[in-house]
Amino acid sequence: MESNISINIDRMWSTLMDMAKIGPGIAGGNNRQTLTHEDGEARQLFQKWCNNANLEMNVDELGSMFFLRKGIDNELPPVVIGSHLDTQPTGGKYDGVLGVLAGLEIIRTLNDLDIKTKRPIMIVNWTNEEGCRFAPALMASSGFVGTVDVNQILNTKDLDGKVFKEELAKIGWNGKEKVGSQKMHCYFELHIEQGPILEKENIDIGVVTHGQGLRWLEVELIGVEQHTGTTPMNVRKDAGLVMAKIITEVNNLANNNQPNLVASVGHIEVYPNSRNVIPGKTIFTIDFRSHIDKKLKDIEAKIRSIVSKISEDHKVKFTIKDVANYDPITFDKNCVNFIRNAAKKYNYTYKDIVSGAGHDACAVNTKIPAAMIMCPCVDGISHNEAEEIKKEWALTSTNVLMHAALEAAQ
Ligand code: HGY
Ligand code: MN
Ligand code: MN
Repeated sequence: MESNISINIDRMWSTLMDMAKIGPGIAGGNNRQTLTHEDGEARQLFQKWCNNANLEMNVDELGSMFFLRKGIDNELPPVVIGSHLDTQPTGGKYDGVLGVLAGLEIIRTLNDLDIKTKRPIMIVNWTNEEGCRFAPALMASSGFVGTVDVNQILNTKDLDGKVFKEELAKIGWNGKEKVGSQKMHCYFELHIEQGPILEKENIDIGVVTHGQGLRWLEVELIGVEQHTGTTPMNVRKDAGLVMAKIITEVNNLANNNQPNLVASVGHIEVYPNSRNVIPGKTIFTIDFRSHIDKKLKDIEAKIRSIVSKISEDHKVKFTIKDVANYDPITFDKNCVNFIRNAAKKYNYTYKDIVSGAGHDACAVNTKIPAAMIMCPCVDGISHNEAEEIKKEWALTSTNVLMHAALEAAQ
């Protein structure tokens, strides 16, 4: 590629803003959780745009959407660009969406310039990256590479007891293609950093070399429901108190084992959740992450002993379920170099970075050579409706994504 071609950022930006209208949140962001009616609407809009760009669609049994742009030699597996359109309940306009619509803008640009590539190019919308409605995160991309069982996924229930496969059929995206059958030569994903580093250091491009490992341990505590007014303190089996103590101890553990470790509890259920009943049951998920495998394993053992010690001290029964278990990953060196070369070609500033968040690329990389590009986001805010990026950042990162994909496709 002799000239530095550029995407059409105004077209891309208005496409991003059109998608942001679907599943609006209450504070300017999005609540477009997976397999909801709003997710279905977003999928239809994306399909329309891809049809207009002359792409061929395939949908697999988990609803992941694959759009193919033919190359000169269509026997060759495609270069793939993907991410996700589903959001957190208090999600932003760019988490996942930027990567999917950057892929669409690249296709539109190649069509405008009538650029032919040796390999076909494919863009992907993975079902349920977030894992907030149906756990685990990176769900369909993990099903695709076989690290999470497809049948287990199809039968997963959300907090209201709704079943994945029924919700998928309800929005009409239960595809026929066998999960994992899609051929891929390599995979690139553009994603906002969701952290403060790139913006603070005024760097255009994050060249992602590694991804943190993440664990979700779901803890269920069984105490005894009793009257909050009449039950003496020394006989209470208070599942709410034990949960609170565990959350505090997990936080202390993370703070005492810095650097390279984070932990929080974001999902909490209290039963019967009545003001004057001592909680008889609590369910909560401990999310902890590190890019150092040994550290993850050590911390998991320590968390398990915190749960058992505090539960036993208060005569409360406990169970621990492994809900998500992703090891730290190292992205493919060749793909990472395509990204570095592209950033150099455009004279953008860039730096190597480790991804703090999990991404579909982390799942895909276990089977197919993959790499990621990150762009800054304002104040590093994400999983918050205030998530924001500058238009310039979408331009630079999508140009790098385009050049990396083109280099891999020639
Ligand atoms: O949890 C994650 O890291 C991703 O945002 N789903
Ligand atoms: Mn994401
Ligand atoms: Mn996310």
